[in-house]
Amino acid sequence: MTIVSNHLPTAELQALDAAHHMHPFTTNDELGERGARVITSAKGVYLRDSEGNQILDAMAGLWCVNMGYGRDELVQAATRQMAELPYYNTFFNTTHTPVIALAAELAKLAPEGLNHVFFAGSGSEANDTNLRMVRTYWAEKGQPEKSHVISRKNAYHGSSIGSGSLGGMSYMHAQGGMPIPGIHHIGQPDWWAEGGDHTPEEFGLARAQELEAKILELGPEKVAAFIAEPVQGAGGVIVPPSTYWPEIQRICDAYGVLIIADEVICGFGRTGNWFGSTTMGIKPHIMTIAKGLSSGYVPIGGSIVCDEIAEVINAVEFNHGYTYSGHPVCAAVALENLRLLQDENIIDHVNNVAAPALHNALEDLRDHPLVGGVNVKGMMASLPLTPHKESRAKFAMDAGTAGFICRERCFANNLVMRHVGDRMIISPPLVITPEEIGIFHTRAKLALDETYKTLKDGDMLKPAS
Ligand code: PXG
Repeated sequence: MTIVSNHLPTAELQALDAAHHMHPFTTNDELGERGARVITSAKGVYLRDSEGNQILDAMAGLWCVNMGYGRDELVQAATRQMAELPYYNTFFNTTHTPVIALAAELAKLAPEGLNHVFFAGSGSEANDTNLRMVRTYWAEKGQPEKSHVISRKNAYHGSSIGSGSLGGMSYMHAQGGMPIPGIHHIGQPDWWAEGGDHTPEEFGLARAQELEAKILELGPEKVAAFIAEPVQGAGGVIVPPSTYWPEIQRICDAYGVLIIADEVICGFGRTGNWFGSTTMGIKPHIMTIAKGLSSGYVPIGGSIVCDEIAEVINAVEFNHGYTYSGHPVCAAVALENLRLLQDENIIDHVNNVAAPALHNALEDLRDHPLVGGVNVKGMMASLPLTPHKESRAKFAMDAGTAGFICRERCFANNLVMRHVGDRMIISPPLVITPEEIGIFHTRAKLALDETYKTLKDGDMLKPAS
């Protein structure tokens, strides 16, 4: 067997990676030429790469390492569970203590009336569960035609064919036959990019009312559910105007449309509450969870389901489930992660320490000539880059070029701040300290300055007409 270890030279690791590893959402040939960055270890908010760089991870991995890296308690929880019961399934009338405890704990933490959990291995799987569950719910209630689901353009709900169809990423839909039938997408509440001369409040209301128009077009008797992230994450950290969610709630209530709140990013403290639904004032029927549930240490996802739906689904055999639904090791790690979040008062830390410090840092960056605004909720934020602040103009050059240049400058300055198009995205571990946020600020400013210089020198600061 080839021994691959961190002691191999970076170039050798990169060559082996390029030869055999197909990366997600990547043009692998291009990456192969450049060579992937090899991450060797991590501690707290810092990654270490094979060249010895210490990189501040302002993305918490992929929005998931809420408790930060290197927490021994999580390692121990996995080790203990691996020794005791590394695997057993939850099909065929069996259960085990980690899954019992985790389901009970989630029911305790979730908003009132959401007391039942269906486990999955990821957010994508959980959203596939949700799609089948809401359709089954209505079918069992004698309304099988109430099967359509409404989502939003530029939403991200996963990459399986079901969850990718629920998502609204057009570049994903362009490949592999998505979206599947019965899924519809309305506009997103992205005031910064699409609000034009409207006030955010007017625009938020108008975008919410697209839901009502779509429900009426399809017929309320045909619409099973609306799915949305409380705050869009992968779409660019889009914080909806204050008018948006109350109007969505009103519409869903009025037409008997279930709400699926996709909490995969917003959950577990990211927005300053246990769930983004609480922060945004949403009353969901189902919440999708993953990522921060285990701080990303092990793969686990799930659906937290309200009593009303559980009552119907539990009365029949729901022919759905995954080998790793409620995996004991993942459940044990998730449970320990929830204990850490509570015992260390991480949500208080977010609200009283980390988020205020992050917001200050971002407010300072708002004055940078390239930064068109600050979108922020708790510990998730984006900085849209623009050649013209006053008009929130897009660049004349291809979308994403400025964002890509800035991301590369961040990397060069030992900072992970990734880009979505021309927005820079920030979602650090929740345990980040004000000192570390100070380091984030210094590096981000440097990267923005260098990006600005590159764009200026290259005559790339022209606004789109
Ligand atoms: N819902 C939301 C809101 C997500 O952000 C998923 C579902 C799917 O979860 P899984 O565990 O199946 O990946 C996600 C995942 C990015 C990026 O580049 C974001 C995600 C995944 C990969 C990349 O921002 N979010």
